[in-house]
Amino acid sequence: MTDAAQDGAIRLHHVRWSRSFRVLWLLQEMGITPELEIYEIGGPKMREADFLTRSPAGRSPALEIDGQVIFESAAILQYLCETRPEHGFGRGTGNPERWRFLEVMGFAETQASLIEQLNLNHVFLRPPAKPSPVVVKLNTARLRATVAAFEAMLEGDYILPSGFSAADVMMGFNLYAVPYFVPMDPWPKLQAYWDRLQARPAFRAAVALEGPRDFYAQDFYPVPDA
Ligand SMILES: N[C@@H](CCC(=O)N[C@@H](CS)C(=O)NCC(=O)O)C(=O)O
Repeated sequence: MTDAAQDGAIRLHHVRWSRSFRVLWLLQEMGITPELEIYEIGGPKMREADFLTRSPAGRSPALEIDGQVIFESAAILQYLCETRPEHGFGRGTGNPERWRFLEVMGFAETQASLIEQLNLNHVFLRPPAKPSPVVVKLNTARLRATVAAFEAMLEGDYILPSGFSAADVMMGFNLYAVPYFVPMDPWPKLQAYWDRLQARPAFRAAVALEGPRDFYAQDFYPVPDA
């Protein structure tokens, strides 16, 4: 594989329907289609030295761009906003919405780490390993609390009053996974928001690149019996 610094390509090291989707989506919002280097969670390619030089903890996403490689989805999104300000997807220093922008960029990973734990318990464990009912119950309750907080943040069409931003990409993507663990009925504003995000042309273009949403094998994952 060639290196970003040498060939100038924008190349996304990508696991389908993972947090890397955020990067693919924001790039599509900017009219950029990256080369995709696809990985499978648990697959040997994620442990190869070649990948670990780009993402030292062996995680996706990592983005080769502008002659360097960046990992962590929030850092990548902020980098893209700062280096391509003409799109207006960031809220820089001095912007009155900056505090909320930064808050949501961080909060999205608080929520995503709970989703990750539930994915691990419900989707990735293979017999004889079994989900822990106590851990699943606790993390489901904690996820529900973040969803309630998210709904309370929503006042208009998007998270920030001035309109769509990378904060919507960061946080909005989580809404792909949340309904598999927490019923969405109590949160009509969030459901409408998720519909609005999915209707965006760039979201649809990213979905077309991504392929079928087949990560989850069932519609809902209840807390297992103790
Ligand atoms: N905070 C990181 C999390 C990255 C992460 O954990 N990605 C997952 C996919 S969503 C991964 O690569 N997992 C590989 C593994 O657990 O081996 C980010 O937002 O980029």
